[in-house]
Amino acid sequence: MNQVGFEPNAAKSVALVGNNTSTTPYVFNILNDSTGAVVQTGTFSAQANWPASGENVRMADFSTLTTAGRYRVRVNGVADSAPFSISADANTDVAKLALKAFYYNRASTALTSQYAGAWPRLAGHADTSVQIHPSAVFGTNTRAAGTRVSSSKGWYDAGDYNKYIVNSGISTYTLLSAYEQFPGVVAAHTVNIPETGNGMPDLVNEALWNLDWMLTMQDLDGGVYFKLTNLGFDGRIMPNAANNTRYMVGKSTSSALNFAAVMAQASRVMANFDNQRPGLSAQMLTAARSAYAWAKANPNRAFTNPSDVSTGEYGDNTFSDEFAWAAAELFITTNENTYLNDINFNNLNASVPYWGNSWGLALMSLSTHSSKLSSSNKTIVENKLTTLANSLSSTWQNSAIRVGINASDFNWGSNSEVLNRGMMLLQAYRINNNRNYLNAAQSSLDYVLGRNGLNMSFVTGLGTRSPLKPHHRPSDADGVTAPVPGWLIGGPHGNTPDGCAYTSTAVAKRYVDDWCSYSTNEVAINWNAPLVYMGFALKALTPATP
Ligand SMILES: [Ca+2]
Ligand SMILES: [Ca+2]
Repeated sequence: MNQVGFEPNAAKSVALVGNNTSTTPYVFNILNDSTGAVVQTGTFSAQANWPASGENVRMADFSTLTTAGRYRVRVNGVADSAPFSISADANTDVAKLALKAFYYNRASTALTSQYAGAWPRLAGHADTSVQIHPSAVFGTNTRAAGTRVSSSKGWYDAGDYNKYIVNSGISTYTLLSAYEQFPGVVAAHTVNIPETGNGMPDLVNEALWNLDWMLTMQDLDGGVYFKLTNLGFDGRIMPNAANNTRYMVGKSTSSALNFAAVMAQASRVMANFDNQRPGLSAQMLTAARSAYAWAKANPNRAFTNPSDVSTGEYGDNTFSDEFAWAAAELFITTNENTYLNDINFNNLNASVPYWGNSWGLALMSLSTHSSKLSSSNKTIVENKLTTLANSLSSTWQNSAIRVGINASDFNWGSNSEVLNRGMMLLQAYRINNNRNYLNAAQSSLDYVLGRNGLNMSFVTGLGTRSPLKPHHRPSDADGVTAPVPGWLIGGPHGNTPDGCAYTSTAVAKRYVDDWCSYSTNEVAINWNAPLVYMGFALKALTPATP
């Protein structure tokens, strides 16, 4: 059961897990959580096998219950479900908590209790004197090894304290896309950060914390450093205690193109806020253009860790997707044919995005701004997104527990795969209002909030049962019992090289709530970003009437 709640007119369902072949209908009652009064009764479906958990599952739908309130589900013979709400705030409450998590991962600033509540901490990583690593010296008109540059702000990537262009780029893009697509809903919600009330939506304020950092990652020749990291990972310490030397490492085609795409998108967003940040929109577009030009001149430069660096590699040898994405964003922002002509519309690959695959991001932006396209290109984009959504909703419909991934899709960060699939389903829903796409997307949120093989919410601080010991250095080292809230953990999967004790071999249950489990219990900005997106998007897209 989704342990948080639903918009009044959302599709609502509950799963009953357990092996029992009885053909007697399984009855469910929905109770008012405080009075215990039964408000709705119904029956579960016949059971079906869910290969990912090896269990049988029955499903029940109670979408017709639309009255705001707090409820739980009762089935004779099993414990009541976690309580949940039907509320117009259900999804935006999730989005706000997940957005606030980015604030908690800000580098270069102290978090005060005024904003950080129970999780204040000292500032870490001023990053005002970062050394150019020899691996980042490439090309002419480039900084020399050992040069010091200032590169403050940005978000810590995950459970560690390093900063990576491609992963923070897709995270920033996903956040800004929520604003581009649903500006009214996003602007209506604040999250109590130092910038709140400055005339910009808090989502944009939070994105700017990373965009300001990203701008400092550009070399003099337009190329973009791949990452700003230590040579190795830190121990289990707070940010202010992590004082290892910081380096600009590497310069790749992927970091240049990711930077170009995100800066082009951010430039058009910030054009709305030139009063608050004068000149920033123009500066971002200039930076995007030069990064793109650098990538065209250096089209096949992959990044691999130099021998003395062991922080995250984010390896990617395929750049056709990043080229399409950057060209799309630059075209949308500038209307210039030079960028439009670089997009081969027929070759756009309709796929679910992650940091190494940005095809879906190109399609998403082109669809959002389809008024700028010829009718034939618009048709191509919309057909590709619809074809993808048909495949994704078919996977969802064929799943015994109505989750949008199969057993073979439980890879590292499986929770983010579920949510990114939901995000792509919503791109198609925005095109043709096929309710199946919306319901499948709702199920992706239901999954990470509790309707899953572990009967737990995968977001810290949300729901009745949620992760308590995420692989997140501040949560581990801060001396506060409750973990920093709003973080989506990676989720269960089969390949767990961390050596922790796992009790299940079923992929949907292979998870342990322990620091040890960096493979299932780490957090990451690129996993949280689609959670923010889904919360705001489902608020905006769920119909106001049944
Ligand atoms: Ca790629
Ligand atoms: Ca703690």
